Amino acid sequence: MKEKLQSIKEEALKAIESADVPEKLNDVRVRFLGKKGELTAVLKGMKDVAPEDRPKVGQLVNETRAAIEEVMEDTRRKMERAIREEKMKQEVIDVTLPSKKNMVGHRHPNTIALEEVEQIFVGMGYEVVEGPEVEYDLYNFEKLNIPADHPAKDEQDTFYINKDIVLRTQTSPVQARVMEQGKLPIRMIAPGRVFRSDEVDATHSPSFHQVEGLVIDKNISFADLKGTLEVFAKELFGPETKTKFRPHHFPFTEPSAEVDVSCFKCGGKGCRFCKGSGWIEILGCGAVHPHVLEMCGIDPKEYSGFAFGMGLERIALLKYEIDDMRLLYENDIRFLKQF
Ligand code: 2U9
Repeated sequence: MKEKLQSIKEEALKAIESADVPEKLNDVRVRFLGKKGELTAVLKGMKDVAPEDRPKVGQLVNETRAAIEEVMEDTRRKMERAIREEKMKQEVIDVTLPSKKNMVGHRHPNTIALEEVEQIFVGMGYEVVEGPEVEYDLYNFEKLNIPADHPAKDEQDTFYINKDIVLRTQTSPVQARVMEQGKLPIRMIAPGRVFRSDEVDATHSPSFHQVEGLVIDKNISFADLKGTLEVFAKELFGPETKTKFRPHHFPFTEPSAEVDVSCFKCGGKGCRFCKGSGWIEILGCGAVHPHVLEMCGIDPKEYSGFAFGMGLERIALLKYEIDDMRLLYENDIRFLKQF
């Protein structure tokens, strides 16, 4: 028996010696000291040992177990220390290395342009008002003097939710809702998203942004409109900027005009940017049509007003000389981080 226990001990110590990871050490523990281990098997064979020899054999077994466990525990401690030291070596931080540059977010060109436009009109005492994007036909068309048979109402131009509800094609409904409240005078701008059934290309998107403005008070004239937009143009494109009002037609304003600004690249001489004309169109405007005043509950004999509207993306594209609107929507950080 003594020889057997000695051979088990030698085999166990050899197996511990060759274990290179804690998992293998555990296999050795199971093989020799576990419930079905070789040492436990000797104890189970105790019934075949003469009763007078059992205490001695039991002591020998315990001494063998203790010897194996001591070497195993010592080996485990050394193995774990080596693994810990290796891990520490791998994870060492060289504090002299430059820190990782955190990517800082950027405002989108639309946001920059919107904030600049808002800041100019807020500086003139205008209020910024928002409204629903899903809008009644009544506010998006009818109250703006856009009759039922107007082409803008065709489905190829407008997204219809049902026959009475659309995705707004302009932010004008916000002004109509404010006018209906009857709190006069009004001096407001309405920024926001609008939707038109357009194919995406370098200058069109089915979803884009507008900033419209409205002033309603007593004795508001076209001269007030011209003066206001001249100041706006100079603030936005520089003090040397000139403005040109070209007669135009909109159902909701009369008289109406489209406004050009002198090209801020060539000062009006003509260049590639302004296609040689020296002028760049930026917005539309006009005196609020008296029928619109009436439909919004305002007496055109007592009050008058002017309104204007601009595409926000157009302002952003002009300001930053971006030649394709699609770049604004692709979320390409290489493009956006320039602003
Ligand atoms: C009310 C009355 C009048 C808003 C106006 C324009 C002229 C205009 C376009 C510019 C480019 C839309 O984004 S765009 O395609 N808008 O030219 N908008 S006057 O007139 C109003 C608005 C509300 C009650």
